Amino acid sequence: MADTDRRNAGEGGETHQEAGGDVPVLTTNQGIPVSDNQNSLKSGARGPTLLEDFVLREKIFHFDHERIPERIVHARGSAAHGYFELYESLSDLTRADIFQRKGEKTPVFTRFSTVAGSAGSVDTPRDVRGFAVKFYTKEGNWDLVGNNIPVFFIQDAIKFPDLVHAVKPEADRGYPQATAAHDTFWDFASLMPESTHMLMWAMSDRTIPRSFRTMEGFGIHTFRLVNAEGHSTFVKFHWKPKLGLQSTVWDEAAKLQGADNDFHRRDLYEAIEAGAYPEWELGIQTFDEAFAAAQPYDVLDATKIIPEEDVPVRLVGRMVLDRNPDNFFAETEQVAYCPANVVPGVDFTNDPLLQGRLFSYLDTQKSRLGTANFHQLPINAPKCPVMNFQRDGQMQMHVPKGRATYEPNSLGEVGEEAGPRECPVTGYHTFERQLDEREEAGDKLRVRPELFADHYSQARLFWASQTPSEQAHIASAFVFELSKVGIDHIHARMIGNLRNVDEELAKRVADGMGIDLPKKSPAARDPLDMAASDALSIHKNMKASLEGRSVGILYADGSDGGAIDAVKAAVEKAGGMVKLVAPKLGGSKLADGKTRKADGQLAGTPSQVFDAVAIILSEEGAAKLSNEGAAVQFAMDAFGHLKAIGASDGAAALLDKAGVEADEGVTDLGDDFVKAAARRFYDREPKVRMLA
Ligand code: HDE
Repeated sequence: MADTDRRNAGEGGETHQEAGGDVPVLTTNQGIPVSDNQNSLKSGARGPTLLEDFVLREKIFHFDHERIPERIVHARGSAAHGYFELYESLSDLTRADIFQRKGEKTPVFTRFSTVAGSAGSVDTPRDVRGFAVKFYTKEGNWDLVGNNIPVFFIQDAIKFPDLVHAVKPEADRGYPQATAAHDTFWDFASLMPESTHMLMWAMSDRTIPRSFRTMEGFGIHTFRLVNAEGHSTFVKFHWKPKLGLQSTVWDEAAKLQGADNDFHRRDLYEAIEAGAYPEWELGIQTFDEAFAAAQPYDVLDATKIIPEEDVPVRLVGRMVLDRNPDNFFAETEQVAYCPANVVPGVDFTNDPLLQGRLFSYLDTQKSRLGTANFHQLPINAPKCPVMNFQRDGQMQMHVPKGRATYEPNSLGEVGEEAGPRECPVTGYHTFERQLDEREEAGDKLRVRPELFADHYSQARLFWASQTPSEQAHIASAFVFELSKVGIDHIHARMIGNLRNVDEELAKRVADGMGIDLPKKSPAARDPLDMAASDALSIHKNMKASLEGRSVGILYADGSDGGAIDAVKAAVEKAGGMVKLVAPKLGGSKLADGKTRKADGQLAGTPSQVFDAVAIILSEEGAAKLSNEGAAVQFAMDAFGHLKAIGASDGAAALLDKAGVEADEGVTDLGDDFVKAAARRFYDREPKVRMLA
């Protein structure tokens, strides 16, 4: 038998080529050409595999080491390349090069993430989302490592390991994954009243966003901008999504976990592939020490916001994400953000949470990426020159020349390469005066500033700023989460804390739990009543637009092809995306006898994955699908998730069976549907679920 016959490969697919072919030749990592990638080297066809087989050993060895440790938090994420474009020069506020020239574009790489779940968890749990931007500026990398919520659970970095241990799967049983809804998280949170403000945000629909593209981002901490004269201005950073805010409802988010683990990841990727580039505007709130000193909260406290009504957000530029990564591992996984990466003109404050972060990221990245040289990876490398005397270490990728590995040196005087030198003019200067008049400098104290003890005023502000529907979602989310907690005194303590936020909220949560209202927890400082802020509501910041939204059209045998085409064209004209869903992927035979191929099969493409649905069926088609659970569920969930449903007359039987009732969001297939598909119908909710 010929050797080639004994390889047992190549059937139906080419595995090898003749010498001189134009396909690149497969090699080992040493560049040795490989003759056979199907069979290991054996002593005889049925004999033992030989240790000598370096092709096999190298391949398996590399495979064995493919995984690296995942991030301890924010392990699951998706990212994209893009650019930041400045609207106007901010040279009066900062000397940062990126903010000098109107219209200038700076490359960015932006990663969105969930916090609690591991890398293989799902995209849509109730969780805070990371929002990390790496700006590759001409003066080095600036990382704005933020979240989609403007406050945090804790005030001091020393509590971070406790917080993360509490929210992660419980240590003995290893579950639950990617959720705060369990004993240890609520035990910790209820004992940390400073977390109450963040909990209000976390229980709102902010933590179940519809898309990365429809959430805000926040730098959270107060930072400083420093101009060329050395004058410092406090700043808070905001990202405002061009598509407006949009969230899912809880039942939808939970079902999305089954329908599409990768819902947000896919959404980001597909939008970019389709040329619908996600966009956010960068906003800044700037203020001085006099303003800071006059507020009833401390601007160094990461559990507090500065209401936009008090300091308006000035939009200074936009970020457009226009290119998907080429390789998930090399870019999204290996990217290393660090809040300590700042450029001249941007500086820190004494926020004790920020100060702890400045240490943590570099430290964890050394352990995650395995070498102090991870800054050399293409995704992390600055796009400006990097010149210093740091040398060696594992995985050194550069080959520095010469022997100048120290300075001062005088090697230049004998014609050798002398290396770089510091520059007091262009170099980074730390802003010198970090303390304001209120503080005693120098004493070593394990204490917090006085106003940090106000744990409830802003939680109250948040509650007061929500629409009734949003309040119902928050109360229901508390009930859901606490109902997963098996230790009764935790319920009582948490609801006791909530009585400091709002008595009505606490009562609704206690009622929802079916327990008596517990006694009010003592508050370290009496909460204030601050003026409500519209900026805190999702519902007040949504855009009725089809841009960025997707519509699913359900059809079957006998459906009207003309009606399908018309809805598709109208939705696409209004900026929406359309997917066709049918019982079989191969399609259905329409009324005109032609077969229309589907984009998704009904059982695997439930209505959760769309923002609105059109159900285009003949009477016979509807009668048949009324016996198909997936079709009934398609309509029932669209209705229950407060989405627009456009329906053909023939679809009535299916809608009836699904319990779809007439309302503003249930339309025919004309213009009314296109208008309705651009929004959700929160007024419908009392008809479909009992909220707390
Ligand atoms: Fe992080 N955080 N964090 N964090 N964080 C990390 O760094 C940490 C905090 C945030 O897409 C880790 O490379 C401490 C606030 C994002 O790669 C780690 C404290 C905010 C990401 C770490 C905080 C964030 C991280 C884990 C309290 C919003 C993902 C892996 C003092 C402003 C970045 C890594 C990415 C990642 C530490 C609190 C945002 C362990 C100690 C507040 C978006 O270093």
